[in-house]
Amino acid sequence: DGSRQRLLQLGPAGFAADLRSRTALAVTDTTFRDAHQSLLATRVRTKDLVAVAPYVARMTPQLLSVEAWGGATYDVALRFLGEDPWERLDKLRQAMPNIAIQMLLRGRNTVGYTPYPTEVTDAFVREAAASGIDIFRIFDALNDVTQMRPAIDAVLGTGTSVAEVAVCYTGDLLNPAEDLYTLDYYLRLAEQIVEAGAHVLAIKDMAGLLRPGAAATLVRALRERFDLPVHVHTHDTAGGQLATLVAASAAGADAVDAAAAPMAGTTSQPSLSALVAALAHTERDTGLDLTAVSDLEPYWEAVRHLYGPFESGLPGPTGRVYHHEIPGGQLSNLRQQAIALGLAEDFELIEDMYAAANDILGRVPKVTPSSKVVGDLALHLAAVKADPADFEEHPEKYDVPDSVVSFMAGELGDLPGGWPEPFRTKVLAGRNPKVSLTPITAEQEQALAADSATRRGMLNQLLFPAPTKVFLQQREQYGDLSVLDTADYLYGLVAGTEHVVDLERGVQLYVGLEAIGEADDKGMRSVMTTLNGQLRPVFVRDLSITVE
Ligand code: PYR
Repeated sequence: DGSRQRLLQLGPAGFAADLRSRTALAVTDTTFRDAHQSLLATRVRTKDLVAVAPYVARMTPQLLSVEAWGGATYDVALRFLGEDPWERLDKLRQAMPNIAIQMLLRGRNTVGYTPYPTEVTDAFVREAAASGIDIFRIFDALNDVTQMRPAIDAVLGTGTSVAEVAVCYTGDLLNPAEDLYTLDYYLRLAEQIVEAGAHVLAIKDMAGLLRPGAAATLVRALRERFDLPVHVHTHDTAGGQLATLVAASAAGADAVDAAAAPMAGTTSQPSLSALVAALAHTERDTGLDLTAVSDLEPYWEAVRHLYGPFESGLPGPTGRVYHHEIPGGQLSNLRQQAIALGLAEDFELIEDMYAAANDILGRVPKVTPSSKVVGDLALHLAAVKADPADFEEHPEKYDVPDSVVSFMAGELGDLPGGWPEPFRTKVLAGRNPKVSLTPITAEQEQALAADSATRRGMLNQLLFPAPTKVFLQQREQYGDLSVLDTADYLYGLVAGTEHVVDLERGVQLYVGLEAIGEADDKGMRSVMTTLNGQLRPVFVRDLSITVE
């Protein structure tokens, strides 16, 4: 029996109490979500996740959970992969019946970038729980618990899923100069989270700033003060975060996150096999089998290679993260944006501007979507070659990015350190930012209350209107693109190589099938296709024909 059965038996509160009582360090495998979000621009397709899922279920059944959904995966599936994210969840649920599936939920932003009305959060959580999400990790980018309340209430309302609620870690806890993100700050925050009814407390270190000593201090204090289990999440950007996980474990952390070694390190989580090895034969032995964990690695190595073009180009760890504080998931993205701006050779400038933008905006915790606001300002400062001090003093002289104006107007909530003045007043003077939520219509509300398929369709449309429209058109025109092999999907058909095409499942129009010729005695057919708008004959083997 795995963690999913345990949750079904004990219920969410019992599951959390059981987690807290265990001696073994519990482990979440993030390879299916955060690892590829942080290394490969979230591009790993459903097919490549579902192929390995049964092996993960069988070989590492001791896992606490597999983080497999939410964050950016929802958006990217619709926008770039021609996939319906709900279908991914269905398939993974079926392939891993024994292990709890975990998702990352951006509070009121659900899996989007701006807040949605409570009805949307409610419907989203209900549908996700009914589709098999066992553990919801909920966070708010500004650590504003009131912003997380609707999501927490919705998860508690399911009665079956675990509400794991995060404090986002930033700053430098043990540094005597740290005056904002202090132990007191985190304990006050955790108190509100516990009062809100969370089952599990998470420490979400999105940039990899949580050093071993700070981790030990924070974990120990949280466990002393509260009854909840503590789950530690970090990114290995500077290369030292295995030490943080081991220190957290020694201080009593109940669970930590790690990723399959070939999908670990730098902007991703620390390596799962290194973690398992580090704790083997100690009191906190994870119970995971090192050989089984390592045996899964060649698969992920091949996946990493296949998606090579989406690599960020970060050659190795970087200590500059302690200066710029860019979250793991954003660092790879910003590098791509820097290339687009012609600043690829001068990425340090973008990093410096990011640090400056962070100061100008009030030293905010940086994680989706607040990190995007800081990133927008950093890119703007770099592009117009602004002196950050002059921008801060005279924002009226500049074209301030819209996201910065909305942020200063409070679109994402209040800032932990208060508003940066007089910058905020100067930015808002004469500008008319729109921060009100667009309420949903009666018709939309009806669709959210209807059957599951209608609800899913409406959620896609409400969260990502434009990508959903394109996705639906594609599906109508080309069929289900998720059945294509990844090499074919990403790189097109290569002459002289063999490709398997599943005609029955309706992918024919992907290559624009025009006509199928007679099969010859070797089972080969000439197929007229349009590829990139050009008509051409392709020779294919018809697998339904058995050749003697
Ligand atoms: C996300 O919101 O997608 C993060 O990974 C934080």
